[in-house]
Amino acid sequence: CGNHSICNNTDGSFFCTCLDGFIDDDGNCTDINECALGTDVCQQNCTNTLGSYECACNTPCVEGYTGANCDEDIDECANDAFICGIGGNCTNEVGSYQCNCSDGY
Ligand SMILES: [Ca+2]
Ligand SMILES: [Ca+2]
Repeated sequence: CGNHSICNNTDGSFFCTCLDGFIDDDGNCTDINECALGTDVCQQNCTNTLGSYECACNTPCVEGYTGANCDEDIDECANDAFICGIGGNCTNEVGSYQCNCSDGY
Protein backbone atom coordinates (compact mmCIF):
# COMPACT_ATOMS: atom_id res chain seq x y z
CA CYS A 1 0.00 0.00 0.00
CA GLY A 2 2.97 2.38 0.23
CA ASN A 3 4.05 4.80 2.90
CA HIS A 4 1.65 6.21 5.51
CA SER A 5 -1.13 3.76 4.68
CA ILE A 6 -2.80 0.66 6.09
CA CYS A 7 -3.48 -2.50 4.10
CA ASN A 8 -6.98 -3.93 4.70
CA ASN A 9 -7.45 -7.58 3.82
CA THR A 10 -10.71 -8.67 2.14
CA ASP A 11 -11.94 -11.99 0.76
CA GLY A 12 -9.82 -12.47 -2.38
CA SER A 13 -8.50 -8.95 -2.43
CA PHE A 14 -7.42 -5.97 -0.31
CA PHE A 15 -7.76 -2.22 -0.15
CA CYS A 16 -5.57 0.56 1.17
CA THR A 17 -6.49 3.41 3.48
CA CYS A 18 -4.36 6.34 4.54
CA LEU A 19 -3.29 6.86 8.14
CA ASP A 20 -4.81 9.70 10.17
CA GLY A 21 -3.30 12.99 9.04
CA PHE A 22 -2.71 11.77 5.49
CA ILE A 23 -4.86 12.04 2.37
CA ASP A 24 -5.00 9.91 -0.77
CA ASP A 25 -3.29 11.86 -3.54
CA ASP A 26 -3.42 9.79 -6.74
CA GLY A 27 -2.74 6.55 -4.86
CA ASN A 28 -0.06 8.00 -2.61
CA CYS A 29 -0.86 8.95 0.96
CA THR A 30 0.52 12.43 1.48
CA ASP A 31 0.57 14.61 4.57
CA ILE A 32 -2.40 16.92 5.14
CA ASN A 33 -1.22 20.50 5.70
CA GLU A 34 -3.66 21.34 8.50
CA CYS A 35 -2.21 24.82 8.89
CA ALA A 36 -2.77 25.75 5.24
CA LEU A 37 -6.25 24.21 5.21
CA GLY A 38 -7.24 25.91 8.46
CA THR A 39 -8.42 22.64 10.02
CA ASP A 40 -5.96 23.08 12.90
CA VAL A 41 -7.07 24.19 16.37
CA CYS A 42 -4.09 26.50 16.96
CA GLN A 43 -4.91 29.98 18.15
CA GLN A 44 -1.62 31.12 16.65
CA ASN A 45 1.62 29.83 15.12
CA CYS A 46 0.61 26.56 13.49
CA THR A 47 3.49 24.39 12.22
CA ASN A 48 2.70 21.55 9.82
CA THR A 49 4.36 18.19 10.61
CA LEU A 50 4.29 14.80 8.89
CA GLY A 51 0.96 13.25 9.84
CA SER A 52 0.04 16.00 12.25
CA TYR A 53 0.73 19.63 13.20
CA GLU A 54 1.97 21.58 16.22
CA CYS A 55 0.88 24.78 17.94
CA ALA A 56 3.20 27.26 19.63
CA CYS A 57 2.54 30.54 21.37
CA ASN A 58 4.10 33.85 20.48
CA THR A 59 7.04 34.38 22.80
CA PRO A 60 6.77 36.25 24.94
CA CYS A 61 3.03 36.17 25.61
CA VAL A 62 1.12 39.40 26.06
CA GLU A 63 1.89 40.80 29.52
CA GLY A 64 -0.03 39.02 32.29
CA TYR A 65 -0.48 35.70 30.48
CA THR A 66 1.53 32.48 30.15
CA GLY A 67 1.11 28.86 28.97
CA ALA A 68 1.26 27.05 25.63
CA ASN A 69 -1.68 29.01 24.25
CA CYS A 70 -0.99 32.19 26.26
CA ASP A 71 -4.38 31.79 27.93
CA GLU A 72 -3.24 31.12 31.50
CA ASP A 73 -3.25 34.01 33.95
CA ILE A 74 -0.03 34.82 35.79
CA ASP A 75 -0.62 35.18 39.55
CA GLU A 76 1.57 38.24 40.02
CA CYS A 77 0.71 38.43 43.72
CA ALA A 78 1.94 34.88 44.41
CA ASN A 79 5.05 35.36 42.27
CA ASP A 80 6.19 38.58 43.97
CA ALA A 81 5.03 39.23 47.55
CA PHE A 82 6.26 42.83 47.41
CA ILE A 83 4.94 43.73 43.96
CA CYS A 84 2.68 46.37 45.55
CA GLY A 85 5.34 47.61 47.97
CA ILE A 86 5.37 47.66 51.77
CA GLY A 87 1.82 48.30 53.04
CA GLY A 88 0.27 47.33 49.72
CA ASN A 89 -2.34 44.61 49.24
CA CYS A 90 -2.16 42.70 45.96
CA THR A 91 -5.27 41.26 44.27
CA ASN A 92 -4.77 38.90 41.36
CA GLU A 93 -6.97 39.44 38.28
CA VAL A 94 -7.18 37.56 34.98
CA GLY A 95 -4.46 39.04 32.78
CA SER A 96 -3.56 41.62 35.40
CA TYR A 97 -3.41 42.48 39.12
CA GLN A 98 -4.38 45.37 41.38
CA CYS A 99 -2.73 47.08 44.32
CA ASN A 100 -4.56 48.72 47.21
CA CYS A 101 -3.05 50.39 50.21
CA SER A 102 -3.54 49.06 53.72
CA ASP A 103 -4.98 51.43 56.36
CA GLY A 104 -2.32 53.90 57.43
CA TYR A 105 -0.36 53.70 54.15
CA1 LIG B 1 0.31 17.61 8.63
CA1 LIG C 1 -2.95 37.90 37.07
